[in-house]
Amino acid sequence: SSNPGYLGVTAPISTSESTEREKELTVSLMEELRRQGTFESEEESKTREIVLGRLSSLVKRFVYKVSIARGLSEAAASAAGGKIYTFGSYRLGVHGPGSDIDTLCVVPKHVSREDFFEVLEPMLKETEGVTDVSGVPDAYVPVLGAKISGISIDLTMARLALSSIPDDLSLQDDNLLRNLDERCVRSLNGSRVTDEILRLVPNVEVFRDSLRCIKLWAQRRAIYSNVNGFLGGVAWAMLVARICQLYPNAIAGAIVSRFFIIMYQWTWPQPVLLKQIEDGPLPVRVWNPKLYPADRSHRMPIITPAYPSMCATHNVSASTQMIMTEEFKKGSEIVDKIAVGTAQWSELFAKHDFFHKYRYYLQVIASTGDSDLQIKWAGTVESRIRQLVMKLEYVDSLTLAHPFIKGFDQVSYCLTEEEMRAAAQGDISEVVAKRKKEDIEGKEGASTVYSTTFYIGLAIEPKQPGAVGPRRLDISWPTTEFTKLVKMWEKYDEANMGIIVRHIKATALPDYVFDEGERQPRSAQKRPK
Ligand code: 3AT
Ligand code: MN
Ligand code: MN
Repeated sequence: SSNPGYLGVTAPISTSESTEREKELTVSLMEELRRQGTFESEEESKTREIVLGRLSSLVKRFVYKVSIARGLSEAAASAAGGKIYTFGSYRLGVHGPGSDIDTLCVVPKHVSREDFFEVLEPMLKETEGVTDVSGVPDAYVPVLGAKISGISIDLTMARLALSSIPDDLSLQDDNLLRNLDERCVRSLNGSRVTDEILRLVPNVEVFRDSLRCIKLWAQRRAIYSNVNGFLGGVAWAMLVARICQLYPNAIAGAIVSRFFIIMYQWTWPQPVLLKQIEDGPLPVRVWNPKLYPADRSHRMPIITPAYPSMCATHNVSASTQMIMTEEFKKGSEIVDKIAVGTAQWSELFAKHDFFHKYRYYLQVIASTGDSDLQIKWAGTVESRIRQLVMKLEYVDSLTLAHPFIKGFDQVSYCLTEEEMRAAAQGDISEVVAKRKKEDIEGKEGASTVYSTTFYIGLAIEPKQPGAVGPRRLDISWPTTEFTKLVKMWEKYDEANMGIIVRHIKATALPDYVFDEGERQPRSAQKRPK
């Protein structure tokens, strides 16, 4: 195909260079991002490079070891190679202090997925400076987690149909995906998408700085979360990349300003594409709303650029779309003010007001008696919350169901059955809250309750003029259906796992959802304005 002279599916909106004012704004934006602590130290950055070097040689030793065990000659085993590729925020260059390094480990065909968990995992455990090694072989994308010199690593693996993996191997060729296990295709996808995004932006530096800003903004506004129906890191990266394509010569301050107004006015469900969707060599589905009704239901489709293209935002619901649209609008108003000098960048990064915004909230409380089980159970419940949100959207007089992006964990040391039951319901008395692990040790009938509470803000239609009495809100159907749904989890066990959905008034929100000093005194809350 002929080269159109620009990156993206349409010509740019403007190819102008940035103005002096935009340059000033970019300088002050970068200062603010530094002040907000989004950059790691020079030292941490060096540690990451050392860690990656060590990981790279460990992976080569792993491939060598397995090759020898499979009967390959010394020479063939040495030539078998093995290579790591980073993806995620580190690869994009937008990671912060404490971010993990997402790493894909690519191995030749004679090294299996079992070897990854049975040989590499023990090798990691034996390596000095490596801690917290934990494999999740049965995940959708199987992953090996570890900490090397204090840096968290997520290690995925792909086994290619090649007898050796040379150091200069590029993963760009779609034909590499032929005859691979689905888990390998999914693992490769993480790296291929990230690399493709970087190839499709006109200026990587500008893209990075802009994305760093948008990520911080989305986190502060509590709309950064794929599971809950907002956008995850890859989707935010693609949105920013698209704005960069539309203004190829603009600098970060200008990109960020355009970002909000363009996203606010975007005519969804028109998809955001970084390039035309391509067909490829696999018998897999590529996103296509003309062909697939499920794809037609995507409200804010943002499509990954690497084959096989997928929608990164299939979790978005009417509610989360409304919330994000409102945030784009607010963002655009703030950047307009920043442009004329009547606001500071820090205002863009103001904390969300989720726990001040609604009169009623739903609490979804998942509980167990075991800390490892709690992580799995709470994760399962969290991954179903958007189903609850979608059911709530059908309730008359409910205009919006707003899920908060994270759950709140609590551990309660209980001495009686009654305390236990109350804790599982989210009623943790002051006495129980203050109790320590030592206080229940060795006591008969004592037990520990782990609970995770998720919140959904409820916006209720104003009362019709002339109506008498309080507006009734019946949410029994959605909550019953939701409870049934989470209990359908294959590992659900009635005896050891609890799930409660209840609604509370804003005044009954527990203190832990607020920062120090954020909550108004209760007396002030009750007084009418
Ligand atoms: P951080 O700086 O690490 O917070 P990130 O964008 O790197 O931001 P993650 O490390 O969570 O975020 O994810 C990196 C990539 O890993 C994004 C996605 O391609 C993949 N990924 C993350 N979580 C999952 C998951 N549950 N299943 C499959 N892929 C995932
Ligand atoms: Mn990461
Ligand atoms: Mn990760």
